[in-house]
Formats: sequence, C-alpha cells, structure tokens
Amino acid sequence: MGQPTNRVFSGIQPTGNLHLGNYLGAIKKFVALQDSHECIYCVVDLHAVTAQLVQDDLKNQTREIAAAFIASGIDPAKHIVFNQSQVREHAELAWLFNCVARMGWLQRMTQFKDKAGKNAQNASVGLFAYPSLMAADILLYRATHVPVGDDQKQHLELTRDIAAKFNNDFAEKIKEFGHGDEGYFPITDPIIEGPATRVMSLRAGNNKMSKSEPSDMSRINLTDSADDIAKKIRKAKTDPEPLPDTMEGLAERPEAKNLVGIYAALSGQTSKAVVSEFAGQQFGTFKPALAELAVEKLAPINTEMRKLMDNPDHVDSILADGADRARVIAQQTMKEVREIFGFLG
Ligand code: AQP
Repeated sequence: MGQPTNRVFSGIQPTGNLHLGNYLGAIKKFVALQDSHECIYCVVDLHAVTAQLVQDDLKNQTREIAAAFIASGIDPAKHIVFNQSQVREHAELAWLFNCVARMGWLQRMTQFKDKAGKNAQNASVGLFAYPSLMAADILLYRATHVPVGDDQKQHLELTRDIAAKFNNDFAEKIKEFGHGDEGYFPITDPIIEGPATRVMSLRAGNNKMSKSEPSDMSRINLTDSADDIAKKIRKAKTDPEPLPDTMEGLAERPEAKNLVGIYAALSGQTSKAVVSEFAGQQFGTFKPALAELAVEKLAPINTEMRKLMDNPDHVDSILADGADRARVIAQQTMKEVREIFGFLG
C-alpha cells in the first residue's frame, strides 16, 4: 500500500483550561487545513493521564476539546474527530515505538524536563515515554503533516527519528511486503508557522501561555465570557512605551511582542502589518482594539461550545463515529506493522 500524500494528524490533551495559545497555535490551523488535506483530529486522552493520574472529569474534559474543535469550524462529517482511547491501536503502536526509540533520544526531551521538574524520579514512566505515544498517534495514520505550536517541535523531530529508524531497520522486510524505497512510515512535516506559534502568558512575556499555570489571569480560556476576555487584556502586563514602528522595536519587549502577535493571528495579518497600523500608539488605545477583536473572534466559538456541551450525547456520538472511521485506518496499519515485525498470528 502506498503512503498517503496529504494526510494531517494532530491532537490536544483534555487537561482543562483550553486557551488562546491552543486555539491560535493549533486549532485555528486545523480549521484552515480542511480544504486542502484529509484531516484527523484527536482528543488525546491517553496523554492526559501521563502528568496527572487522576483527572477531575476526563469525560467532560474530552467532550470540551471535541466541542472546541467543532465550534471553531472543524467538520466531523468530512474529516475525523475522535478521542484516542477509543482506538486501542494507539497504545499498541506506542509500545512498539518504545522499543524503536532510544533512551538517549527521550532523555533529551525538554518538555519532560520542564514537566517533571526537580522531582524527575517521581514522574510517571508514561510522562517519560509521552513522545513515543505521540509518534504512534501520528504514524498510525501515516500522517504527512502535523500542525502544532512551537513547543512540540522537538517531539515532531523525535517522530521523524522513529519513522526513519523503523524504515531503516526493517528495510528488507518493508520491501518484501511490497512497499517502495520510500519506506513504510512517512517522515512527517511539522506545520509551525504564523505570528502565534508560541503565545505567551499575559502576566509574564517570557513564559508560555499554559493550561497548568495557576493564575487564570495569565491566559484567555476559550470558555471565558466577553467581560473576562476584556478584563484580562486590560490587565495584561505591558511596558510604558508606545508601540514601535518596526518589528526590531519589539525585540526586547516580550509582552508587547506577544500582544501584537495575538492581534496579528486573530486578524489574519502579519505582526509587521499590525506594527505599521498601531505605530506610535499607546497600550491605552491598542488594548481596547485587541479586546474588541478577541471578543469578536472568540465569542461565537464560546457560544457554540456551550450549545454542544449542553448536548453531551451528540458530542459522544460524533466521537464514536470518528473512532470507528479512525479504527479502520489504524487496524490496517497495525496489521502491516505486525507483519513487518514478524509476530505470529
Ligand atoms: N502557548 C501556546 N502557544 C501556541 N501553541 C500552543 N500550544 C500549547 N500552548 C501553546 C499548542 O496547543 C496544542 C495542544 O497542546 P496540548 O494539549 O498537547 O498541551 P500542552 O502543549 O501541554 O498545552 P499547555 O497549555 O502548554 O499545557 P501545560 O500547561 O500542561 O504545559 C499543541 O499543538 C501545542 O503546541
């Protein structure tokens, strides 16, 4: 079977507090890729239990991510939307990839170091092996493109390393089973581009906007009301200078750069165009314009998410249908991978 040429896979963890960084860095791109690619979007619930074993309400957190996908414009009838744990093959391929990946590769992962912190000995084995599961998510569908935020770049490189080692180590068998010289798994391309690949905290311009940051004022949640969004932007940390007239003028001003990037991503412009538009203006002018834009773009998503969350059976049926369609592809891949490994039966 030949490799697909334009298949997109990406996922989001159902760990609560879905925020503007997740939206601009990932979901907005998911929506844009639907016209040109065959897309598979996954709520990665097996990943959610790696950092924190007991989740508050995993079922509703899972529905909320699916609702955000659909409310943002992803069409689950044309593309596939499902939650990972319904397709058992993710865990099976992740195990095999744990045997392909090398300890040294995983030990270099900065996200593990950040999330495990000083207490790495007490982190779960699952958190350490997280990138193998992520590689399995992507390669189970032999996806060619993965839209993600900048923080996932290193994990995508590891996915490419795993695919390359598998293709190389099993090269003879892969050919025997009728695959060409290109190998079995594609060397996936990350899609990390645009002005908001790394949205920063509203309280500290050098920290990433993040679900797990204790201060709710640091992020705009997709479930925030219009008033909350406006308040958080009004109170966002800035410096006393007016906006510069060139991009170079933002270089040493992380908070200003972040707000300009958010404005650019929400309005579909470049940061350079936003700087030209607001050159010389104070934050007293820029922040209300940003708040108005953010509310205009996010309020309809919020409203639609609430409607979907009021109808959990409907969301569950979309996820079950997506899982059925995902499973067909996943089972075919696993059948071939088992043959390549040489397992009996
Ligand atoms: N601040 C961000 N800017 C741009 N993109 C971001 N992403 C996350 N934060 C930002 C992208 O969102 C997608 C889904 O992320 P995830 O659910 O896998 O979780 P994460 O990266 O662990 O999200 P957080 O908010 O950063 O959670 P914590 O607090 O646990 O660290 C990915 O494509 C990611 O790049």
